[in-house]
Amino acid sequence: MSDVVSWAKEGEIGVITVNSPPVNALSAGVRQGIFDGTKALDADESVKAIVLICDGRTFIAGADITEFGKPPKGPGLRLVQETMEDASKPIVAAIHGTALGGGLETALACHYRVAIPSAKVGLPEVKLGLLPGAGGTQRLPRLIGPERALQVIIDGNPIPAPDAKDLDIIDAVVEGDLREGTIAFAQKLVDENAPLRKVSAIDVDASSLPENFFADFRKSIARKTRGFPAPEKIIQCIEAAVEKPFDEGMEIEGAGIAELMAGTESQALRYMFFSEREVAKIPDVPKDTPQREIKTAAVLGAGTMGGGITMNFANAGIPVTVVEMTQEALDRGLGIIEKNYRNTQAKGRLTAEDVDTRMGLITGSLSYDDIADADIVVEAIFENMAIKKEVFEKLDGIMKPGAILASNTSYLDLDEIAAVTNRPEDVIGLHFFSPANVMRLLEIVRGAKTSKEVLATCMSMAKTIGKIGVVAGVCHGFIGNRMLSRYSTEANKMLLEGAMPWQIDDVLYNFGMPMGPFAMGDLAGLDVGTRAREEFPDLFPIDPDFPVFADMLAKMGLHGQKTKAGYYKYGEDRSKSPNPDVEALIIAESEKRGIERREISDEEIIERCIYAAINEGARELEEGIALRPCDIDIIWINGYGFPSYRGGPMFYADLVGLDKVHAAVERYRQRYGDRNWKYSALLEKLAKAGKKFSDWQEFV
Ligand code: 3H9
Repeated sequence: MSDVVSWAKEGEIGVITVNSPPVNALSAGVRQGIFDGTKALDADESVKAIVLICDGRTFIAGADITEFGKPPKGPGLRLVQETMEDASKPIVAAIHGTALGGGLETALACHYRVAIPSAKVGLPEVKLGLLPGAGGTQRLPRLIGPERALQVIIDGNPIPAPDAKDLDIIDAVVEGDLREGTIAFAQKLVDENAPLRKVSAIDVDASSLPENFFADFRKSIARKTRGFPAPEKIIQCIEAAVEKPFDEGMEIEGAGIAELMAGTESQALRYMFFSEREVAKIPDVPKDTPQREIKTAAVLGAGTMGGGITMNFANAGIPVTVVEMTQEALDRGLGIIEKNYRNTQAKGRLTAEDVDTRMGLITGSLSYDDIADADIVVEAIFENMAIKKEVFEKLDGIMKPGAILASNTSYLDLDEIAAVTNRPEDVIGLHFFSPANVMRLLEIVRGAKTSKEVLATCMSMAKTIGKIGVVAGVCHGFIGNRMLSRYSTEANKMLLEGAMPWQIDDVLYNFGMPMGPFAMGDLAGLDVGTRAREEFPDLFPIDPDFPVFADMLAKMGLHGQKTKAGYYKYGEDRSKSPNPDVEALIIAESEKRGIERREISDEEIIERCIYAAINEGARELEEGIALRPCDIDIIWINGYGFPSYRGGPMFYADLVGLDKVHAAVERYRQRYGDRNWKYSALLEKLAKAGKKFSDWQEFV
């Protein structure tokens, strides 16, 4: 017996109970306890079968990730599993909550598995840059066939118990009390003298594998998994499960996980796992801060952003009223929302009923009076300070006391907006990313006077509507866009100095970005940025020292993908090729400005784009705009497509070494001045002390 694992007898059934909050992860203590419990109950002749069950909110949620990279303690998981599988009496796993990773692998080492209907099982290791390293790649193909096992392990998604039953991962779904149900299941096994079903002893059935299965599978995931080594290793393990005996397969699996564990990709993904949880914690806003109820919402503006934001509320079952200026704009907005839902329905991800329910939660209106009782209102209208101030004054006069007044501004000074109201403590920024119904990121802008209650409420609300909320302070562009502007500026400057858009795009794509800045411009529409710069010159000041090529192209009618030409030319099949007119335009512009074009290396492209963003991120930390490096990383991965296997820009900088990053930043500052390469004392101090961003707090 130990603090975290106990065992007892109930008639002929021995019950091992794990109780290691919060998620019963397989720490050394849990492994030791299961090992000892199994041995003890196996040796007890009065026990005829054993149940493995967990207290608390879940079955074992996996290996203890905090132990990774540390010297091993206690019995290894594989030894525990062998002990269970080799027991002389059947062991039944009783699953509730989530049996994930090592948790499911432990259940696979049991002879039978049962679960309650709400339980989920899965092998999510791939999301941590790993492979299931406790027999999952060898047992699952034996249990459910290699084709299905490969899909389950490569997806890494949790599978609801009823589906897991259909897939043969579990043997039964039990209704009612899990403990009672599993004991009854185990008793039945005893009564029927059921065999000990050792999954490792099952022969893999490869007869139904299509020809060239593995080669085709590799091709089918190549684009999605570029940069990630784990999927290829997983495929190799499943191949081994098909071709080799269990023990040899286990060796290949063991070597695979050891290699992945030591790699930077898995380090980055594990850091992301903890960072996603860390960003939810705001140091001066305790967990027990009172929160307001969000039962109804309102959105101002039914344009692209407003529509997407509206869908978020409806998706979460929150009734939402969307307000527009004209019936025509309202009809158009609501029409697009319905079309989006119908498209999802057509893909089979929503039923017609779901769509009707969601549309039923959305009400259109032309009057602010209809939203006075909403618990939160999100303004999603033009990025124009004068208009926003007018709107917030009006909201202040109309909204019920206690309502949260949120702005979806992506650049403007939230404090200036809040100042026009008599309740600046209720005003907050909710910066959604486009498309707002799809993108997971929500930058939550905390004004100087935003109350802790409002902030805590919005952080919880983010979770409710399926977003990952990250707090940012008030400044031009907040955390993400402020860094993006450094990144894009350098990309544009390099065009004038000697690079071509496709070279820069290729380098950044190969670095892992979903696309480079110029392909992105073509996708978003070059006219969009031009219009924004013309309408809001204060927001997007133009540097006289270098031309905005996007504006030049937009004025020539080259708006990007929608006009089949921008930086690239687009064929009917969406194929793209460099636009020679753009090349000529860029070269002419360099000549006009007397700039001698030079070869720009791939390394310089990475440094100038990514390091410029990192340097700005360091300044945001110094200024308190970002709470921690991980907040920046989460924003860049979820809002800008920074490759997760690099852990975000700040984690990447730590991997590169801050001395190297700092030296390059200084070199560029000297060459280009400090307009885009502002000095960061933090970066310098950390670099000189041989430290990392993860040590930043000691240095501010
Ligand atoms: C693995 O198993 C490898 C094996 O194949 C081979 C080994 C040889 N370890 O998410 P929550 C913490 S790899 C340590 O907020 P929820 C978490 O940090 C593992 N800690 O709760 C948080 O701490 P804090 C495969 C863990 O209810 C607290 O628990 N398994 C672990 O929203 C609550 O977590 C996975 O990848 C862990 N494994 O969601 C599953 N898991 O409160 C990872 C959680 O201090 N876990 N913590 O911030 C999850 O997906 C979710 O946590 C879960 C619960 C769905 C279980």
